[in-house]
Amino acid sequence: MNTIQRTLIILFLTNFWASNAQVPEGYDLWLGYSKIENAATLENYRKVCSSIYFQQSSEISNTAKEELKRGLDKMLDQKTSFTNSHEKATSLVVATTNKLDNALLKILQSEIPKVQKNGFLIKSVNTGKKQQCIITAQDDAGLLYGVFRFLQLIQTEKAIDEIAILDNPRIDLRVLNHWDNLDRTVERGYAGFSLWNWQKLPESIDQRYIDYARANASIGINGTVLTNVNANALVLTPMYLEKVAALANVFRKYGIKIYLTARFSAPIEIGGLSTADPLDPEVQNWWDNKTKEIYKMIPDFGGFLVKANSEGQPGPQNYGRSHADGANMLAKSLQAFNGVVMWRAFVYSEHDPTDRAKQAYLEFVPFDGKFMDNVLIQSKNGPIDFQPREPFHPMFGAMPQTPLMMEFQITQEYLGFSTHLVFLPKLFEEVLQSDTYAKGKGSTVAKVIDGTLQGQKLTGIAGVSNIGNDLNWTGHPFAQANWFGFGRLAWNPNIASDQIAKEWLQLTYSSEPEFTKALIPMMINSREAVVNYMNPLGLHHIFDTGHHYGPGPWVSELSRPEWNPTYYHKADSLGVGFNRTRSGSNAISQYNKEFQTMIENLETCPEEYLLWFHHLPWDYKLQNGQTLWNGIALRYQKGVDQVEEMIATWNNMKQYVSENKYHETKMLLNIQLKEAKWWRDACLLYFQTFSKMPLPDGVDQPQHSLKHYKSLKFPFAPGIRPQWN
Ligand code: BDP
Repeated sequence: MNTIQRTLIILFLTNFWASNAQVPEGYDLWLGYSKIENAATLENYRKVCSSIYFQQSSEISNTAKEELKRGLDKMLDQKTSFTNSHEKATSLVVATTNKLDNALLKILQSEIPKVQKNGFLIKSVNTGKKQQCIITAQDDAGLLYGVFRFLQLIQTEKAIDEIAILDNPRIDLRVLNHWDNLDRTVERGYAGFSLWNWQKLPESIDQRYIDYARANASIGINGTVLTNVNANALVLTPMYLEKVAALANVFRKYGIKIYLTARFSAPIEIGGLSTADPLDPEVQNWWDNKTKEIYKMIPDFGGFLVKANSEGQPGPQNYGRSHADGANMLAKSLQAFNGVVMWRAFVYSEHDPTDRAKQAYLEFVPFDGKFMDNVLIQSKNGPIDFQPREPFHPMFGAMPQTPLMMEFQITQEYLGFSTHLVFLPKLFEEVLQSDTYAKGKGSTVAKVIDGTLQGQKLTGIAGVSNIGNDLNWTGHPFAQANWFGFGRLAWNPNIASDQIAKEWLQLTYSSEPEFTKALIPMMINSREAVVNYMNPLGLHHIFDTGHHYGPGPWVSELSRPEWNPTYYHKADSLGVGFNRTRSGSNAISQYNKEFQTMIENLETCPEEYLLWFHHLPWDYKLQNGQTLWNGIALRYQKGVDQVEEMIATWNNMKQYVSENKYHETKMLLNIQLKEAKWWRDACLLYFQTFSKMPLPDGVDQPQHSLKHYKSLKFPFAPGIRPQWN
């Protein structure tokens, strides 16, 4: 079957079930709304929802009402009806605070002032006449989020008789970044093709757009960047803007704004100008007009995401200008419309011999305070590139006058594609809770990005989407948890990852305590497992080149030095690791003193960052007395063992999930095990050529020779653009 035939079949299937009531398993994500089985609980919920007053005032509140009805109909197995009078003694009232009657306002007077933008209050109150449950918010989006939370409480069978939940999002812009190309391929996408069917838009609205928006709204996501950061200027032409506007019309009802990636050279490519110099008035004028044109078609357009002067993308430096010049030019165009610029800090240059881990900081920190108010600087979580483990990016502790936006990668480019079960909220939590010491102890990354540390007004977080047109959206059924978890952390970056795992498992699979008790630890440990079998002890970027599928620590001949894994591990006969201390690249100097001191001192440097910051001899003694070589080998083995444990856990879960779901995950876990062994064997054989030491007891002998592993080629690995090959 060729690619075109395959595409046609996928597209056919996608449309086929959209017109059928019965959706494929996994399609409904965490919104399955299965019927409440416990009779007493069901009875109680039916009572609370027996008479609902829903005050509607906008498209978004219409959506909230529809969602409430849809969820309750299914879970309570009855037709939900609404009363149209507020006065009547209703059991459930859903209304924005300005529409609540005086009696309720009085009862809720201490809570209502605490409800903020997009936040909500769900509270059971006694009005004197009867017990009522109230869902209220300052704005309609808050109402929608409150409704979704209410439905989640019911789905997870929480007691709601005395409920009192006041929840405000901590971050304003909670955004997915799609790396989707106009030809529907997805850069680093492992779940099929792009959802956006550009050829059929604007006339044809796929049910998937609506279901995508529902899923996002249900976890509080309020923005989406439709296109790849390696941008194509064509999306800014009228033909495409019309299609974008059609999507915006769908998403608006769910409180979701659209953003586009702006190719910096667009004024030349589609505007006919001879330059894209940000200080040239003609260029500014071109962007001003383009922005006006966009807002005319999409009045609530969110703004631009820009990758500039990075990996070959054009940018202000092409004209001798700075990132601030480039970002501010676009910010000026967007200002009048309340649009924002999300300017990426993922930059490094092949012409700069400085340690790549230092380059973004050096390019951006001098411009702290020089960006306009509607610019956010979007930085990846670590200083290199979405590795299984990285220390936090030092910029988070060094730009007090700039809104810093976090960029996490939900798609598993470096974490096993969509065949490995890796629960990313554990990784995200580690980063968010890292201490930057920017204002002394407790200055966590979470506080930097939610604005509480430095008093930022504009706050944002982005997740590179793992969504495609696979029937279950994300390829691996458990990868849905990463989308869900990103949304939950975008709402509140301090939610514990095990809490997120529990919520997701209960909503998606089952609330059986035996099931969640076994699977929460499995999900939580899956993150450390992947670190162990891919990049233990601070090793990083030793992936095979281009597609990043599988190990390639031997790759050393690429033209750009910092694209070679050997640049990162620096293995030689003396030892392994990147010396980023004062005697090396001194990247540690970019961190605040406390972190620096902890890292520099080998006795206090956490072992998970050891080889990220230090080059150490193969016989260096780890804290447990093992040599470094043995420690590396045993960790690779441990990663494999952890996958075996995941399989053993899953084997016991058969009774809790459907036959199909059980088998799907089981097959994927077997691929994960095979690939974990591949990583272990290939990396250990390679590093052994330097250490010249035998594998310690407890480490399995490699299945093949190093030559074999080096010979493996994957020209059709998914998620890759030809130019990366
Ligand atoms: C790298 C990816 C590449 C992206 C780039 C980015 O391999 O496909 O374009 O990041 O974030 O990790 O711009």
